[in-house]
Amino acid sequence: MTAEETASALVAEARGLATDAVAALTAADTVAELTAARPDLLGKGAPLTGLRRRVGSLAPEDRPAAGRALSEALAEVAARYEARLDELRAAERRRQLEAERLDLTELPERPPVGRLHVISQTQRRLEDVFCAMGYTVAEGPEIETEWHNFGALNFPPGHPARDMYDTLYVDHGPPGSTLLRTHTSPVQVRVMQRQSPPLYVVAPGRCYRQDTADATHMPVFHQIEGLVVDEGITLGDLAGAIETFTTAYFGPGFTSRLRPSYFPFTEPSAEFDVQRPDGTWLELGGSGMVHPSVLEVCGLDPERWSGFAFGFGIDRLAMLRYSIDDLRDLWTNDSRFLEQF
Ligand code: YSA
Repeated sequence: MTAEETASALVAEARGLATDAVAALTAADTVAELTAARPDLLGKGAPLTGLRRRVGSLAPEDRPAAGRALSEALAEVAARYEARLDELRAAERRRQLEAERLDLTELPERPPVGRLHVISQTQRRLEDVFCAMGYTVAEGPEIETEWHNFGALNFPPGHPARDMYDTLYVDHGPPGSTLLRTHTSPVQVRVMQRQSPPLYVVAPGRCYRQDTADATHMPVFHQIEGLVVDEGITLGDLAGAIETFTTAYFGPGFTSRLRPSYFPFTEPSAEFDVQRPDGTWLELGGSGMVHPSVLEVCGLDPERWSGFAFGFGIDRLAMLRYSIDDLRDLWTNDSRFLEQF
């Protein structure tokens, strides 16, 4: 403190330092910059705060006014500091909100929604058609006994008809006793064993054969089986049921026919074909009157009960309905292909 120090000089210096401090805090662009500058502007070591020490050196009568002026200068800097802090915080919050803003005016495209595979769609439609005709849906195991798949259906061991079915055997029990069912016909046996007639059932499901995959064959495919057992059922009822199904499933322009064939578990047996509106025929599946020895082995009296059965490939039906050229396309799981259906 020099002898010439006067209150007015101290107050002028305080104002100058306050002006510098306000300029410095105004120049801070971020909250971090401002808070880092605080010790130099308002801290104990700040030049403006340091002036306090010099008030005591003034003439006693000048001290109160000088002290007041200094306090006002400090209060002014502190107020401007808080105001700038609020301003910078608000600006930073605005920037953050802007960065995180969800623009609801530009919704992203609807996320893709899954759908049933075309085979499941076909199977459900078949079930609907048969349920509307008064049938119920039955199920059986995919891992079957040789007896249900062949024996009970009149295919004795070594019977040449077994060769039609390239069977996949399962390593369980005595060799050759367990297999992956080659058709849905064993469900006929299970239904007749566990339920009493009248029976009107369909049994859709997966089947397995050692077939090489090509445009019309897969080692895993689907069939639907139909079985009716009641009193007085005739071949005419079979033909009527096939025709009713054909019109219900394919539409009014379609019709059906039966052609003599052979299956060990039906007598007589018939292939059935569907005629398209353009006059062409398509072979759909096998059918026939349930063989009396099959009824008998399932515990039903063939003198009292008679019935018919039929079975066809669901995958081939889907090919026909949706104009699919190659069955293998159904298994590639290429969504661009599958979402057409
Ligand atoms: C016959 C008479 C009845 O009273 C009842 C059912 C039957 C059908 C018999 N159980 C059966 O499996 N006959 S079949 O060997 O000719 O197969 C029927 C249908 O299954 C075929 O017409 C075909 O559409 C389908 N199929 C067979 N092997 C297939 C296949 N589909 C795709 N891939 C394969 N590997």
